[in-house]
Amino acid sequence: MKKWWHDKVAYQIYPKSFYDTNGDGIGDLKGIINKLDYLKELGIDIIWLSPIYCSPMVDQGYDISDYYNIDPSFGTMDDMETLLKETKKRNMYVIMDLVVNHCSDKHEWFRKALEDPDGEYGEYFYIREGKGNKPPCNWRSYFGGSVWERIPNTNKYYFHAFAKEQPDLNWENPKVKEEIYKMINWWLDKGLAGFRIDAIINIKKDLSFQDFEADGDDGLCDMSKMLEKVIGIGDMLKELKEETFDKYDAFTVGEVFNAKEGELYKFIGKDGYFSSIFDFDMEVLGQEQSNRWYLNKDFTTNQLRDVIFKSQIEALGIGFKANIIENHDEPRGASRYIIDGECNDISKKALAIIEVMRRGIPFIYQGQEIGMTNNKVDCINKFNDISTIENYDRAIKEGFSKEEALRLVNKFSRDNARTPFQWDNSINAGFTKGTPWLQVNENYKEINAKLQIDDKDSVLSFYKKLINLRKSNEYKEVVVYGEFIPDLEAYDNVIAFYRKGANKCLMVIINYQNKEQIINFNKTYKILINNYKDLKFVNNELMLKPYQGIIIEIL
Ligand code: ISL
Ligand code: CA
Repeated sequence: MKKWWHDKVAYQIYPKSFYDTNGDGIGDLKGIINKLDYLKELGIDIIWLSPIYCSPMVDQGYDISDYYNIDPSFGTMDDMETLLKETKKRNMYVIMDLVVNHCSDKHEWFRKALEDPDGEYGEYFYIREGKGNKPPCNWRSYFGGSVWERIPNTNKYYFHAFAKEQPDLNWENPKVKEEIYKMINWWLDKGLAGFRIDAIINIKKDLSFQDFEADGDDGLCDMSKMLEKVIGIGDMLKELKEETFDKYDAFTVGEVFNAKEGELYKFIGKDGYFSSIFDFDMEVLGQEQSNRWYLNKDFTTNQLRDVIFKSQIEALGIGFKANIIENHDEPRGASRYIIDGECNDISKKALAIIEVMRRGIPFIYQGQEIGMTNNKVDCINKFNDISTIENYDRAIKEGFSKEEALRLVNKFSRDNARTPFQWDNSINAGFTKGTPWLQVNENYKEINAKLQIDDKDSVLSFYKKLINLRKSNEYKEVVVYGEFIPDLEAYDNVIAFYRKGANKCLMVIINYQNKEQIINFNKTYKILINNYKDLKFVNNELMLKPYQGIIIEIL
């Protein structure tokens, strides 16, 4: 059955870094409203806002102290209502980040829990007695250290999967669930189109809290061990959707890393828990353990191709994944998926083809459309992100030199994607008239939106072309619903596949390397999109230039 969101294109805004209108160095809701026409022009339908709720910002808003209010640094509820009105006018939709695995330690529920751990609000969290002088178990939080934090003057500990300022909410407590459902419906009643759902796979814990074998010098173990084993998340997610999203035909995208093999249909199938889940297979390529970047391994283009194909095929006949090449937790796609020294407008356009032409819902992350790249930071103190600093310290504890640790965090830091949006070549890239909260990438004079808007050969214009193709009357059906069929796998470093629809068949061929590649080819075709001016085709041979990417219609 067709759904309203199937043919949409989504865009993630990281509000703090998008556009600042009052000179405090922090992007705001008015800034987003100001740039809606830019997004509309790009072809965006759905905007996902990273958290803008009240927050002490220990984890940039992913620590919420009040779910019903807007953090003053972003604006007011009036601004939010204006944003909803202005998007509606433009036939656009807004989804917000739903962060309900945990809240902030400044949330009133948690403050009350600390006052009386054995009382009603203690039950809103996971509070357990320590084992002698030690925490209840040896699981490692995603941001390092134990998942348990001792409550002062007691032998009790509370559980936090992320930072200690982000206590996990107790989803086994019906009152907590009721509060969460009420809050979700309150926002949906306001006119939100849905949610991106944060870290949702973590809500189900194995309550036996047993130790696992340590996998690091810290004596702790990755939480994925528990998540792989624990059962029962399905019931929680089903109830969540029935009590909320279903009633509104909302669009929901789950941040799900650990869906078990063969269980995708439970998440995004016809009666799935969510409309969609992110495809993180490219992102976790080479990753040994969650949030321990210094252990990450390099990967080849063939490996990259293989994970893309595998993930695409997995979703066929089941549902639609949300396709990304970067987000606010990842390095810039152009820096991660293009070899250093080969990153240019051509190769960025090749990557853009992968973003938009996979089957699923494209989620473009702010700045991706102009080819923003990783930032270079020369000193650990210049990073802001909690996880970056944590990774650096841990890498050093585990024996890396300071230089090596800095090199590695530069490569993977979440701050790479969080530097301010580069609007133009004026001071601070036109992001703010004040002092930006995070250093602007120094390449803003070469990479900015203003330079690209009127340049028909820019990365930005190329994204527009791709989105136009997806939305055109002629090719919409095949780009949105067409099957995904891999091809040319015998060629190294070539990423090629068909999108086969009811009446049309498109083919994507990308020579994803820095040298020419000849491909035997005996089909009649029409070129729809090409990141070079021409395409050499002689005697049944396609001669693809370095990083040449084409979309052709097979006739
Ligand atoms: O990779 C992971 C699990 O395999 C973890 O990294 C985790 O699921 C992921 O980092 C969750 O990210 C989200 O929740 C965090 C927040 O810091 C991130 O920005 C957000 O995207 C805590 O709310
Ligand atoms: Ca501001």
